[in-house]
Amino acid sequence: MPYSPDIDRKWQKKWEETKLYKFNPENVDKKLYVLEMFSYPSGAKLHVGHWYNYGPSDSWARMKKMQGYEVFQPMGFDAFGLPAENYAIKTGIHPQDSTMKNIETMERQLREMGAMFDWDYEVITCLPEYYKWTQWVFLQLYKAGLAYRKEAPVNWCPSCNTVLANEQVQDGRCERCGTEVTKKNLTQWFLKITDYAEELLNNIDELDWPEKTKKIQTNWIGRSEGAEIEFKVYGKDLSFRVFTTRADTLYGVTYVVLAPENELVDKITTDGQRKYVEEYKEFAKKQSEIERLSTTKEKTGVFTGAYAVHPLTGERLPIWIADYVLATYGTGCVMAVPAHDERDYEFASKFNLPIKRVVKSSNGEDDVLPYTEYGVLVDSAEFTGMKSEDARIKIVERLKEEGKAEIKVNYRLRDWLVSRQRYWGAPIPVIHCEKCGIVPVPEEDLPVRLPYNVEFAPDGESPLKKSEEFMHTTCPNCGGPALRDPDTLDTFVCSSWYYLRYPDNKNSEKPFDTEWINKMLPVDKYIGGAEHAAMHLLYARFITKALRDLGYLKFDEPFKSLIHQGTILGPDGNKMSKSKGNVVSPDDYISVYGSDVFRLYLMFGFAYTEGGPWNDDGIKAVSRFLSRIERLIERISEIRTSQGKDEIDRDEKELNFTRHYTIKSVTEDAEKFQFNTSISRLMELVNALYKYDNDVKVKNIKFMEDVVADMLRLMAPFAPHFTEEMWEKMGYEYSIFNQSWPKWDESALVKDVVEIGVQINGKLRGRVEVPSNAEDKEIERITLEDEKIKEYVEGKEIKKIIVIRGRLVNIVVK
Ligand code: ANZ
Ligand code: ZN
Repeated sequence: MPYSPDIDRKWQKKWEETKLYKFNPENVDKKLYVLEMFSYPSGAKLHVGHWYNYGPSDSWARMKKMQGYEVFQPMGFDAFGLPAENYAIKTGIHPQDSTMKNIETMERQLREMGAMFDWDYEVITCLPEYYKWTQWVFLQLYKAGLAYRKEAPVNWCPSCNTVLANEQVQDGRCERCGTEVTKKNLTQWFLKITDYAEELLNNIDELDWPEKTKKIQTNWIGRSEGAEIEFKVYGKDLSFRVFTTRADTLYGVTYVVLAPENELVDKITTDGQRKYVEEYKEFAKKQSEIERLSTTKEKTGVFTGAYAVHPLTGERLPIWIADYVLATYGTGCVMAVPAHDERDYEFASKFNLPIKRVVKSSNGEDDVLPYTEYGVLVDSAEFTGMKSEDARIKIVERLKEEGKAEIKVNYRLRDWLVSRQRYWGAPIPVIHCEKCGIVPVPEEDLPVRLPYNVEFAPDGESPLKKSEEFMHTTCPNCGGPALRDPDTLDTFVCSSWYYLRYPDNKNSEKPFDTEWINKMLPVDKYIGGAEHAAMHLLYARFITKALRDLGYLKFDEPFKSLIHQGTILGPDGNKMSKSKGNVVSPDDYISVYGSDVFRLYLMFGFAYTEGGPWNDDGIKAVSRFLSRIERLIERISEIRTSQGKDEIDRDEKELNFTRHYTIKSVTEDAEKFQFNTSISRLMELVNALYKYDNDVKVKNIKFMEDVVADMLRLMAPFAPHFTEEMWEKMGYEYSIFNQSWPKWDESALVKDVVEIGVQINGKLRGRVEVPSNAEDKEIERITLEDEKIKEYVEGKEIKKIIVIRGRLVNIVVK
């Protein structure tokens, strides 16, 4: 039977019946935790992106299984979240119904893919048996002081009617719907990821992760070394601190700026300016953070009427408010140095504030303002002539003596805002009591169940707020009437710990058993999209570290090694999208060619970490390749009766070389997720087998069969159903995945005879075979003894012989 979807089904059934991929906990010392980012059950169909993530990673895992690892490869669903709720608002279909239905379909499709997921370990985040533990994680953080509530200006999407985390705002717009994000003051729950900023940054070096991702995290955490310097408010018993990385420019300060939201603003604003200040505060509220920081946006601001005192010169400096200063970074106050800072320069130019140069480039060049580089100080009292690098320390030291400054490290990372005013998420497990305040739900009362019957039209309020039945409860502390928290947790909380639940997914006593989890983790290989660099991947690292500090885990990092798959584009080179009509639907191909052809094409047609445009010809080429193997198998089974020999001759040696070269290349390349080159090598091996079969008169069938068996073993991870079928056809024992991965023999890779070309006066005249380790003299001798060469040089004078080892002999005659 030629390879077809029927063969997929045949083997999928057999694999399931024989529990071929069952993880055996007894072999935990050989465990290899291979994890693909779980999917969001949004559409009802697996798209190319899913396939490209899961197919090749499964092949990698299969290779590891054959290499003797006890592979743990679970799968599950990141099932809470906005899209299901938005869909519900549009269609009236309850998020739970649509989600569970999607999961069912996707699960079936994932099985059809033939990946070796062990479904016994499945995790679905929207089920109470999972979110019970998400709530538990939240409570542990709360009890450790790592979860807190505060009123904060938050990113608000007026269309989704919800708060967004900083990470969910892209270029000032909602990541999900593209609407411009505004600010709103709300009391929200935060997780204190900033407590871990330093460790999160320091450990990045140790991770076997793509450099680009490490860089994104490094920048996102954004460590900045500088100083806080105190300024007094002129004529008032008030002072404030600024954060600066350029204390060397202190003598160039000509004004100071407070963020409009800074609480000092109201206290210092003069009556004459109050009206303008109030207007401006309203205006600033509407700006997104990105806009506020943009260097291209026209600078705006107003004078408060108040002055600050320069900490060294005693000069009076006007205090302004401007939206280019963020309330949430540093101290929310800036000392402005227009001569040396881009934004201050623009601002000062616009509002006619003085610009005072205090740094010059050290090579004395006539540099223009703003000059933002380090250099040598000018007009800076006793610091004049000092280098910026030294002055930025010395000036702080000097101020420190008077208690007016201190060295300070700031991080750009903000605490993680986790409450959402939406329905489809895990309820936040706290109770609000008028007498006792915030009371955590006792652990024995978890889960706080999400009620089914709720009106979830978005109006900015949490839908749960309208559910009397949900909201009213009693205080676990005083027994009085109390209210539940109406907000739900961001889905990123669910996915921040799911990898810990997989290995112990049925535990009803605990989220996981600590001793067991310490054996199963960290994840050895994590595969998923690069878009998660600053969010999921950072949150998961934080949660791991926090749970470690609470004594639940012993490891520091959840994902030792990480790979991002690239993106498969439409045939037109654009991102696949319904509106462009360039979407490739895996099902269409699988029903015709079978799932292995589809998988194999994804692995052969693209560099895994890069992806690229889809090409239908590629899939046909891959299909032909499998047919070619199939014919070879048929041929071998036909001629198998012939006798084989143990020793191998010249012809076999050549094939043997290709065989071991292929084993080595595939092993090394596939290890690095370089599947395309692995498959190229396998194609070459198949060619070599054909060549041997066609060219050699007396074949060593036993040897040939051995090579074919190795070829099938090497192919198995990439075309699991197909090779299982071929393996059976050869009459071998089930399953090919219980076979061990072929090992290469270094000695077979040393070709003991090499063929080299012979040139006479620069023209190629023949080829000779020489021992690969022959000396130049010996090569000359063999060459000159060759019958054909003899004819050419006979009767001529040999002027020179040049030997280029392994390649060429050049003879110069006259
Ligand atoms: C004076 C100065 C002079 C500055 C100069 C820069 C150049 P990073 O490296 O990102 O940490 N700054 C401080 N707090 C701010 C806030 N809340 N909003 C906007 N800007 C703020 O940047 C630190 C620099 O950004 C600080 O150093 C401060 O400007 C500004 F020639 O102070 B600098
Ligand atoms: Zn109470």
